[in-house]
Amino acid sequence: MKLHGVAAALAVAGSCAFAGAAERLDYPIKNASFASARATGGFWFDRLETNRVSTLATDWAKCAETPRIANLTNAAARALGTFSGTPFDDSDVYKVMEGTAYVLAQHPDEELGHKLDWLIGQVAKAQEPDGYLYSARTLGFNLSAPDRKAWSVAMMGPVRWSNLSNSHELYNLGHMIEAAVARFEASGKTDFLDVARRAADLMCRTFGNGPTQIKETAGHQEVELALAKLYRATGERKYLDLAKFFLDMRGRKDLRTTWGADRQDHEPVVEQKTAIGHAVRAGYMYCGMADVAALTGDRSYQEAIDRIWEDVVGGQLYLTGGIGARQGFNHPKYGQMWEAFNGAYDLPNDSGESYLETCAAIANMLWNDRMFRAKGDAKYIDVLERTLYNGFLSGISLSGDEFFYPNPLASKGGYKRSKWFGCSCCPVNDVRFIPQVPSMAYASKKGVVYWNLFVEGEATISYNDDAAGGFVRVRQKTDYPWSGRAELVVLEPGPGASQDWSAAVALKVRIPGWARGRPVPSDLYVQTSPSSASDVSLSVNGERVAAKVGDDGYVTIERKWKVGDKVVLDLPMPVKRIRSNEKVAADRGRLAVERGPIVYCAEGFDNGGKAYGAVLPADSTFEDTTVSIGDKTFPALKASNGLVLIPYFLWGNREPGNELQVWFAEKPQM
Ligand code: FUB
Ligand code: ZN
Repeated sequence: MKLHGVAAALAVAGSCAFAGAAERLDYPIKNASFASARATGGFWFDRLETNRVSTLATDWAKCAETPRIANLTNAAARALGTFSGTPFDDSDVYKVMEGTAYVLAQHPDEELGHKLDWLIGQVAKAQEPDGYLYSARTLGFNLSAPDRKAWSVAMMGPVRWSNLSNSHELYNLGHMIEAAVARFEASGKTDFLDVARRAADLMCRTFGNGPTQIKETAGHQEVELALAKLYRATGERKYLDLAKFFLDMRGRKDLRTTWGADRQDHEPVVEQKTAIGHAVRAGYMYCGMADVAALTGDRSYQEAIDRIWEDVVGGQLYLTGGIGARQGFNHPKYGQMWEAFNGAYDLPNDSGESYLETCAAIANMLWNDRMFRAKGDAKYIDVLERTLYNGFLSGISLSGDEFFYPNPLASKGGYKRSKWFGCSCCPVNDVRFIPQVPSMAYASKKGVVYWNLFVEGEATISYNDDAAGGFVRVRQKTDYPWSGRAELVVLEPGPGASQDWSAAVALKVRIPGWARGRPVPSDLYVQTSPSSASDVSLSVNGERVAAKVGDDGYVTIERKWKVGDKVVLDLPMPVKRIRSNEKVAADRGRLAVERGPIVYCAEGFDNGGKAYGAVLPADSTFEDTTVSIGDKTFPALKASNGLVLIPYFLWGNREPGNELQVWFAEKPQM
């Protein structure tokens, strides 16, 4: 196999792809590369720096201490009997490795680079000669030892690939493959990719329709989207075929004993109509389906996820963008569910009653990013952005070293972020997601550039087929999410272009749903006094452009662009009250408060210890104020009844465990 796409090309394209990639099917739209897109100031620069300096260091330290990394180094040394923890702990290390690869691409660091090189070497040695990689089994994890908790034991069966409904063998490999592809894309190095290929080759030999192959699927989806990435990185079609095989095995009662709706295994995936079961599994599966649809052109996959997406935004999406309402419950038709969706309009808010795992928020964003790349509609970015600034960011403390697993919208007190968890999937997911944010700010297809997120920084965007060249470098300045003004300047053409460069490119400027009276792309939440796109202003080089929003949610500016051209977007950001659909019992008779993309909340700290049950009459007015958290100052609101509101994602940073409220009763509750 011939690999191409090396470091020089990465600087602009950022994604290594196999020879001939241009002719293959894929998403029609691609994001800017993570290697070229940087946050250079403002909100996201701070968050990326906190991620790099604090979250990444915390995750590495915790993976060493717990001892997740030692499981892999012990497996490398074949030190039998030394496994400690839960078999899926390897996946946490892989997620940190993926995050490290992104961070290194944006911020070279020799010491961190050596650490990653060393750990890749250990993982390579931990891999068994035929490609198998699951440190618990290699170390002879004793399933019958009395100190093994039942749930931990269940994460693997007595022999390879058994008890697959719970085993995380395929899930771990999925995260390993994602890390390996990130390493390859970030550096052009194939060391980790070789490990991923050996593991994937073993999976290809083991699973499939052949007479001696296992006709099963993964208990925890993730490997499907990872195999799609591996296909893109290597050009090996068999990896894509295996991703599709795993998806097509789901719900096939005629071929296997299925595991039910908690595992999205109750029906063939193309027949599923609603989001059901474990929310992280579901979200990763929808990503895998989107990838397979894009890479094969199979419309039945896209049609299925279109239906499921409508179901989620129509009734299963929290105002914060969170998904997966309940921790554990008995579904009347499908039985026991965990960390799961519970059907339309069941959206409890209280801590203890609601769930909203941070990983589910991440899966929701990854899915919406793919839906956007498939269709080019801004409504998917609206959902992504809502999740990003609210239900996802709440999962990480401002200091970057404490984490929420569930992200409730109300608390009577006592709910706090933690330094780490026994099952620590969320902190390590944060660390790999945040460095990808600048690359999601822009996307492109031939002749079109999408300006999706308002992130201060720079990026190189391809507006042509990569093979044909055609790149442009842009700089963005903005105070978003605190103000709705953003400027985009054309800095220079990509490498090789002449000084008098100009190019006819359509720039699509996203006008967020919250600025057009449509906070979500459904009737689940409405603004009590809707904003209007007619208040949005847009100019190019000081000349006003008609901000006519197309059906796709963008204003399209078509012109011949030149170096120095400046586009200025101004989105008015008044405070808005939000009402939920009457069918949501938990929010009935209540209103929430938003400004721009930010959901506000009250917490006890600013309100004499009381926030749960706080009342905010419908005719409340709001004054601007600020709150200080550590050495930082943030915008806040003071309502006419004296209630102080802060951005939801900031709650719990000053007084952990105080009261919280997002949906406010309009009148005191009896
Ligand atoms: O099973 C691995 C991870 O642990 C899941 O994605 C999370 O929901 C948590 O259960
Ligand atoms: Zn998690």
